[in-house]
Amino acid sequence: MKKKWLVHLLAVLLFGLLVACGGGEESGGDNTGSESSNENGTEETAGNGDGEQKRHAFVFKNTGNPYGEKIMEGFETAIDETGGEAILRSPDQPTVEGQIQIIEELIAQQVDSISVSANDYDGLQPVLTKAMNQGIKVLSADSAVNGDSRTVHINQADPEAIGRTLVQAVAEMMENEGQFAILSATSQASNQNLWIEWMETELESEEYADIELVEVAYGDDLRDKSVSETEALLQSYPDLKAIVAPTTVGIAAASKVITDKELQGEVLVTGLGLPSEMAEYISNGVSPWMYLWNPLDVGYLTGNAANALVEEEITGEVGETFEAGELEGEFEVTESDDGVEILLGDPFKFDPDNIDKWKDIY
Ligand code: RAM
Repeated sequence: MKKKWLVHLLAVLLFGLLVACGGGEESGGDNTGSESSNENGTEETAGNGDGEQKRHAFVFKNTGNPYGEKIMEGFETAIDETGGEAILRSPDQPTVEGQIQIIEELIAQQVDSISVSANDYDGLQPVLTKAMNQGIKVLSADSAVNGDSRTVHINQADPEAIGRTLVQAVAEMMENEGQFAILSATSQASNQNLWIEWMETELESEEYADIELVEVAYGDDLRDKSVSETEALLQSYPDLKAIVAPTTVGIAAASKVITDKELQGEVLVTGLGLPSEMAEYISNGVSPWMYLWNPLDVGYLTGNAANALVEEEITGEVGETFEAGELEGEFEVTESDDGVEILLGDPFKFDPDNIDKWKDIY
């Protein structure tokens, strides 16, 4: 017991130091390089036992996505602070099959919690139900699974606000006239699909009568595919005025293509982007502005929620509250469309005035 307390104290001190080194942002610092620990997850001890070190897994959509790495970094920081062990896994490709295989392995390892950024809203239900039946706490974060497949979803920001804001932004950039396309992640990604639904709802308003959404293309959160999909959009729609990419991989790929083709100012790009990947394109005018939340905080909140569930501080009932380490204030379990969720906060807008402040953080 004493030892656990000491480990916790050391972890808190270390975290404080990291935040201080990160320039005092609320982001959880930049402890790069730690995200790949335990990647193979071959395990020694069985979880689910009192007094044992708790093991918390995070499964992202796929490898090679810097946004996913930041989420897992924040998750690991939170789990370290609790004295637990973080297991970080992602399939090579953003498929539901890849995630099922990893989750089966985590169940066999008897981890204490599994958090997943899902490649499919319904497709993980059988394997996540199996996990929950074995006493494993299940959370989705970033990209949700349906309400029956999870105890709670960690929502980065209000999906309606995200969808509507993206349309308002692109309309302003296009001066309310012309064609634009959406470059999304995979066609099954539940977070992107929800945001796109809200974009389509916003577009129904009369004020966008002269704006046409010509196509929703899917780059699958893979850099090369996102590049080739952008090139195909430019070819198919010579009058295209803008691309909205509600994915950090897509927005960076689209911006690179526009920059390489010297189409700055002719085709504008906005959406959800990582400042570290987009600073160049915000500065060169390809993307006048864009939005995102802090992925380190998404992961950090998820880690704290997973721990609170495993330690039975919360059970996932609407109205319960808990504190999430260094994040300010209390977080509350609230009702969502088909289950319960915990909301992180509002997205940030990044533009030429503030991008340099954030580009080294995430
Ligand atoms: C990509 C992923 C992730 C999404 C961000 C905005 O990195 O698709 O799930 O939340 O973009």
